[in-house]
Amino acid sequence: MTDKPRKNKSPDPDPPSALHVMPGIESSHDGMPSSSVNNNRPRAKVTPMTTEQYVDGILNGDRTIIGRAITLVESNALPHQQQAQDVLRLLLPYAGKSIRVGITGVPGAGKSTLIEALGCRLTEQGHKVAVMAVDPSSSLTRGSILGDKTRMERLSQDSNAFIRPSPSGGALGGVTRKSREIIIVFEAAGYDVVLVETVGVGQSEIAVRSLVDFFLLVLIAGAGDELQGIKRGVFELADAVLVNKADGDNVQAARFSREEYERALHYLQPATQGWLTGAYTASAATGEGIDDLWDVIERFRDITVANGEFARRRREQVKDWLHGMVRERLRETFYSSDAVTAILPKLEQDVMNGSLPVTRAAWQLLETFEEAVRRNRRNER
Ligand SMILES: Nc1nc2c(ncn2[C@@H]2O[C@H](COP(=O)(O)OP(=O)(O)O)[C@@H](O)[C@H]2O)c(=O)[nH]1
Ligand SMILES: [Mg+2]
Repeated sequence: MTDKPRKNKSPDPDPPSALHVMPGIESSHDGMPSSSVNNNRPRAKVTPMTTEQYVDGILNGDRTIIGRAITLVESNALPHQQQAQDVLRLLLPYAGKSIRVGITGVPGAGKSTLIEALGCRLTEQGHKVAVMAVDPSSSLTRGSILGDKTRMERLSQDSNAFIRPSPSGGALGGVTRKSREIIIVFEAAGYDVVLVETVGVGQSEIAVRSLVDFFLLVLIAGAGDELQGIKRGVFELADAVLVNKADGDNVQAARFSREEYERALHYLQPATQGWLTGAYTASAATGEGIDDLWDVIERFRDITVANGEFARRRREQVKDWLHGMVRERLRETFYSSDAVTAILPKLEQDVMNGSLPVTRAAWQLLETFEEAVRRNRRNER
């Protein structure tokens, strides 16, 4: 990538400001290959930016540059990844100072509406709020948050809020890495509250739990746990359970439901040491209970910062991040190795028809891979 310095004041053809997040997301800034769909809109080519321009822009809170930096982080092209790493390294000293809140629950529970209600309150109080969705299942649609634009109408027009749909990336590992790096960009840009919405299916809760300090499970009254697709394990990840839609005719049912969850939570191991996961009610629609929810989150932060859990979890998360990246990289290298792909179909057949034990097939694959690595190294010398 050529790093020609330039004045970056010319209007971006599709600035990823919060106002335009949704249409802007499919764009390939910097002429990056977009792994996604919807490239049928003509687009002017954007001049590449230097690493310094990225860093300065982000530290100054420049929305256009923040958007472009996120696109850079999301790019799968090697030169972009290399520049993204340079940018991130320079941003790291400025990152880490937000509270990261994950929000899970089945589709329809009201997560996006809740983020709108909470986010708007927080910006009124002077916070800068960044919102991101993690949806590994929808690399094609680029995240459910696209459909949630209408639920975050006010927040998406708030100059102190930044909404970013799910990073595309195919595999969950890629999405998680990108999400972590985007959080660093947000924090360096001065966002002090990061809200991460998950689709609440498959592995996405565990992935988001590993990104955040506080994890909120949003439920609704009346629907049984089963109906809500709630796995027991998810309760054990939660720092709070919120029974949403406690409004209108639903208030009583929500209170009853809250009590039930509160009782059930007594039997579970709390997700965070020194903190008792509680159940609460709220209405994202009317705003009732939203301030109380924020009080809970702040209390959580005070307590866990004081008892060291906050910092301990973040350290663990960084360690997991490291191992996750190594695993991701090893897997990619392994499965893209010519030596491996040459023999893989045959070995698959052999284990499927029972003529070769799985362990032996695995050993053979690994030995073939190691041999190929050694050969490459000899050739390089
Ligand atoms: N009555 C009521 N409806 C709500 C509330 N929160 C969300 N909804 C509605 O529930 C539906 C799903 O909300 P959404 O925020 O998209 O849920 P998500 O899929 O969890 O993000 C929408 O029609 C919302 O208007 C609430 O507190 N009360
Ligand atoms: Mg949603």
